[in-house]
Amino acid sequence: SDDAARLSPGEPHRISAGLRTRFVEEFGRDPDGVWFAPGRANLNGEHVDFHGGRCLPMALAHGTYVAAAPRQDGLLRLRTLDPELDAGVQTLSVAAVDAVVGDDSRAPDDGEAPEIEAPVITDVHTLVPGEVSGWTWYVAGTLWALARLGEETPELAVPEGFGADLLICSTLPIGGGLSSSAALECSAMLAFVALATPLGAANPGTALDSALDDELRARLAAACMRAEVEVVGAGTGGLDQTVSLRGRAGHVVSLDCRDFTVERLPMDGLLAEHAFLAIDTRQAHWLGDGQFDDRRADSEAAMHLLGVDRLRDLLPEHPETGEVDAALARFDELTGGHELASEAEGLEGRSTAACRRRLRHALTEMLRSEQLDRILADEGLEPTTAAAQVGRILTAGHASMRDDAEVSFPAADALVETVSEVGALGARLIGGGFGGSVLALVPRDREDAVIGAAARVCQEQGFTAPRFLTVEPSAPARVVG
Ligand code: GAF
Repeated sequence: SDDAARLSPGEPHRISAGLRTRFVEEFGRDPDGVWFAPGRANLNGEHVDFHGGRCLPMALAHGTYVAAAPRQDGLLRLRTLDPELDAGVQTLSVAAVDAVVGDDSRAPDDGEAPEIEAPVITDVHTLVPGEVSGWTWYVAGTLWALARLGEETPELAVPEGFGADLLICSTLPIGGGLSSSAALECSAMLAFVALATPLGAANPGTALDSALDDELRARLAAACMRAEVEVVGAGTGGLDQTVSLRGRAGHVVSLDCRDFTVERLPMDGLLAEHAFLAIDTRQAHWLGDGQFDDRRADSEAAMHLLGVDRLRDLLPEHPETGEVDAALARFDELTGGHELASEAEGLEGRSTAACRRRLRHALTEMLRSEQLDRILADEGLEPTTAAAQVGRILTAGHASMRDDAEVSFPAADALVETVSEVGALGARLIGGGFGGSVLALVPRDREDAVIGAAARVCQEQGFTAPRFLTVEPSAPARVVG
């Protein structure tokens, strides 16, 4: 039934209590606590965080839980909840992570997953056997990055020999384009801060939540991003980690990726009569498989050609369409119509036409983000009008993901088209693409119709049956038990 396809975020205190019980069974002692970090849905600003663009994400109620207790022998013992998928306790030596990170040969340029094979992270309610492998590296990498951060920030110092036992579960679809990776990093990060650092020792239990001010959370987000880039080998740009650690209940985060400053814009007006529905296509993606980095490399080639350090710098503070056109004209002038980018300086042998499309995606996406930011910040705007405008921007964003970023896929295109036909005000693929989720803005009284139509079109066209999550803009990473 449609109900079975709805993914519930669960009740945090119940999940936390369940994890505690299982932790005792697994590790023979109590955990010191349980920490949670949310996934995200991004309204606009895909593939622009690493170019200094603006993103407009919301933290979800769905996320990843970590129960943990410290060890003194420098080992990380990790396991997930589901016995069918869990190959057992994964033991890593923290020292070994340092060695691995120093070794370039392990970086998965060739699209291969990191070496340690482990089951996907899952939970008892939502089993999602995905393509993600080597998940233990996200956790180990997070501890590695915290230790580096602690070298310059004494209150976050990690002592020699620190290790931990961790039991992990998630209410997010894994590899579903809703930032399951960042939720894992950020929940593990809070556990490590609590268990290892002077800040954690001085602020036991839920006191840690208030001790972690926005500035510290920004630093932890940067460390999580570093874990993913340097340890896992995926070119994430910081959007996911930022909203997971710095989101706010009831708000969208307007994130300026030039300097990672955030404003939080209330969504209650818009959400009174409308809902954001995430449709998980169940085509799992993994950022480390090389496709994401390939798109990023195209856009960076255009950036080098145009002589800037990030594409946002091609546009003024309040950009207009004319400035996007001017940047594209400049690109055309510099490439002089050469088809093969190797003939134009700076494009590193890439296809000129492909690099131009990535450039156009990034610049128009930045423009849409600025427009969206103005709409959502305009408290005088009537919610129905705002919703119609937001919907149009979502759909325009999808066209750009499909035609210019070229990261969409048939199920996502079909879903965007179908839900719009049955009453969604707009919809788009979100996240890195090549799989993942579609986000739709839906009048609340059309939600069931949209879910029904989405399920039907997937069945008719032979796609995997999708699942649905209501996006409730939620609180950021925190202590839950
Ligand atoms: C992934 C990355 F991790 C983010 O940094 C961002 O680039 C996103 O894809 C696309 O906007 O989630």
